[in-house]
Amino acid sequence: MREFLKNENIELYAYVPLSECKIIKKYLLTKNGFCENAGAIMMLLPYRSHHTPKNLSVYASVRDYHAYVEKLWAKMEKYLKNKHPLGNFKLFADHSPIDEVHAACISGLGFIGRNGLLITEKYSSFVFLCELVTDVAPKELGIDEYVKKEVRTCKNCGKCASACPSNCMDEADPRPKTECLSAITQKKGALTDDEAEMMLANGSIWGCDVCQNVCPYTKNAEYTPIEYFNTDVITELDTALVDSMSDEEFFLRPFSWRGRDVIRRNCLIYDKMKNR
Ligand code: B12
Ligand code: SF4
Ligand code: SF4
Repeated sequence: MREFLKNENIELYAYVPLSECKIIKKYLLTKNGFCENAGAIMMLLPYRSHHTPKNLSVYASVRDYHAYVEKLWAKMEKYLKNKHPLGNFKLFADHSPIDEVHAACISGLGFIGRNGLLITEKYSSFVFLCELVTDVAPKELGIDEYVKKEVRTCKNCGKCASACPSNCMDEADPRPKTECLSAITQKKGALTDDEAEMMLANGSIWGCDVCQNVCPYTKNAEYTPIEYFNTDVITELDTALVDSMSDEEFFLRPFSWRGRDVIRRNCLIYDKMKNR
């Protein structure tokens, strides 16, 4: 397994038993035939490219990580079926049975920031999380056994809380995550004038990176070594570009999951601002 991950440029991974994790979608375990004795190899995918986006969050500027994970799974499944024909394996990302941030933290891969994200020394929080759930023991896969770890947190400098445009981390008045600017840019329907202003003022028409950009751990963070996230990066998105994309191109972008109308709505607000 180590050799496989090395070939894929995946350097940060660790095993954690599911019994230590926060299960948030149990049906995904049942549906895939996993019992409580199974475990997960948590893997981190650094994604910040050298091409700094002008009006998108970094996650929205690179190609969709769900598509990356799908391709990775196709290769991984073939490899594992060959090596462990009796084992049960499934790769998850995002739509996952577990709270991924918590699981990555207790597996020792990083610590949790006040902004709720997993932070690593090398890449700060600009890592996507995915996990291989399996009933095969780590030893058989050539992976280190789990050593129990507590949840570690950041130094709580408060910079993210002060900079957050939605007050999600304000101690006196924390807002629910539905008011997070990232969620606002991705919701359906019309945006209010205040929401549109907030989106433009914070420089991203899809997602929000404010709490990551101000974080001191981001200052010396490295860029991704994974070629997929360095190729075909969109640095500025507008209506003309969205409209010029074929369906095939569009569905490879992280903002496609909401359909063309939602990203077009945001682009139109951006286009208007540019022509003011
Ligand atoms: C729903 C969701 C969102 C929603 C709501 C966010 C939320 N935290 O609820 C919205 C759309 C707002 C969102 C935004 C973003 N998201 Co999001 N999101 C998710 C998703 C699918 C589920 C989160 C969830 O429901 N967690 C569980 C429940 C219980 O909610 P919760 O309590 O709020 O969860 C947090 C706490 O449990 C905390 N936590 C756990 N234990 C402990 C212990 C302590 C002491 C503390 C302090 C905290 C803590 O960490 C959890 C994650 O935030 C996860 C993938 C997954 N399966 O986990 C991705 C995920 C968290 N998102 C991710 C990303 C990249 C983002 C954005 C950066 C994208 C962007 N640029 O706009 C922003 C960041 C916003 C922010 N500061 O959190 C990544 C985070 C990677 C990382 N390094 O941590 C994940 C893991 C997806 C992935 N597979 O990579 N997201
Ligand atoms: S900005 Fe400060 S408080 Fe916020 S996550 Fe980073 S270290 Fe923690
Ligand atoms: S993503 Fe933006 S709005 Fe959401 S918590 Fe971070 S800074 Fe606040």
